[in-house]
Amino acid sequence: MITKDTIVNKFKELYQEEPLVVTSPGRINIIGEHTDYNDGFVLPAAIDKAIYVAVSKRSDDNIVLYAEDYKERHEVKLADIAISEKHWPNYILGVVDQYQKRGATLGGFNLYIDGDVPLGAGLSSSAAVECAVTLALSELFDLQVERLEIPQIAQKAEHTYAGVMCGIMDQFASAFGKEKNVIKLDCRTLGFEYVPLDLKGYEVVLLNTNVKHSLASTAYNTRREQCEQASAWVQEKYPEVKNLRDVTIAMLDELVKDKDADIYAKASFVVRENERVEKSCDALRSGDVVQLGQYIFQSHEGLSKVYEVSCPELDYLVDYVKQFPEVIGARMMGGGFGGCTINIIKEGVLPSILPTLEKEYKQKFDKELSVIQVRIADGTRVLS
Ligand code: GAF
Repeated sequence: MITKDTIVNKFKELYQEEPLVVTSPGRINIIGEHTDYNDGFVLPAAIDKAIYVAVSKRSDDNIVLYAEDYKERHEVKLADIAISEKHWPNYILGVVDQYQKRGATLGGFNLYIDGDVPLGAGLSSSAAVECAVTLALSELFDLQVERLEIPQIAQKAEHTYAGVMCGIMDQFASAFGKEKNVIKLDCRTLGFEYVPLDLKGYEVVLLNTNVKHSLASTAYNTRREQCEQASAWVQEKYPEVKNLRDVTIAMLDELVKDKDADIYAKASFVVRENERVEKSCDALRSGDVVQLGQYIFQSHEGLSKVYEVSCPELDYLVDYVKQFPEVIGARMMGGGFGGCTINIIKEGVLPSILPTLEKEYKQKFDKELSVIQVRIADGTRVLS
């Protein structure tokens, strides 16, 4: 188990210094997928799987990084930072680059990074790294960054250094997570409210396909471009439309359907998914978890058949659990093409479902299925 002590001890071993330690969590998303980059709504929450970043100042202008997961060191001069061929330093260097672009005065620093957010499982380990580094450098160099700036800096780092044109959901959930609550976020205004996640005797269980998705895969960026194209066509007639958040199915029927059937389908998914977030929030507030589960199943149907960001393993897991009345909702979660399904299951029922599911999954796909239990947790913070 990772604790502040294990991080501090390792840091001292590496750098013979006392560090400042920051943690930032991964996230789940109840509903609202691929809506964030369309200025829509999402319903994520931070979880008790997190990234830990320890930092100290150096007397020279070097940045020295060490990643526990890769047992690798990366060193570069502050003035020379550039996108690295190795993947992992980019989530850190991207944040440094953002600070430099804002004119912040940084110095050289040592950094150590570890975490227990499963990699490639769609739990946003990269957003957690970016948020942790944003706060850590702000504290170390007294940059006085406001909380609302953390996800914004982190998101830009992802765009520029990881090359993924992501929305802001993951970084926002990591920065603003609150124990026992989901966040209803308006991705246009960044206005948000906490909604208590009371599932009335049901629990959230993640089933990991162990299919590694690659968000940078062109598909994610292509979907984003398709959405932008759809709203641009609508905008020609309705200039008040800024993006798909403002679009209705009737507008798509009128202005997109005949131009491009695929773009029409993708855009209509986003419009409907946005509506589902609103309705899911109402269901959650009124304690109607069965209704919430129905929206979650519908979300998967759209993501798989219309938006086409699922994969056979994810579809199989969602279909499989549908036979159990104790599973009231399931869908793929995050960008797609792998990672986890999120399931709403009656408390205590999982052990009776799991053994056969694991066996059949292994037979069908020759891959292990793993269960990830999560608790809703607080967001990015300094560990004192
Ligand atoms: C990924 C992205 F990083 C998010 O911004 C979001 O678009 C999500 O995929 C899909 O909802 O996690």
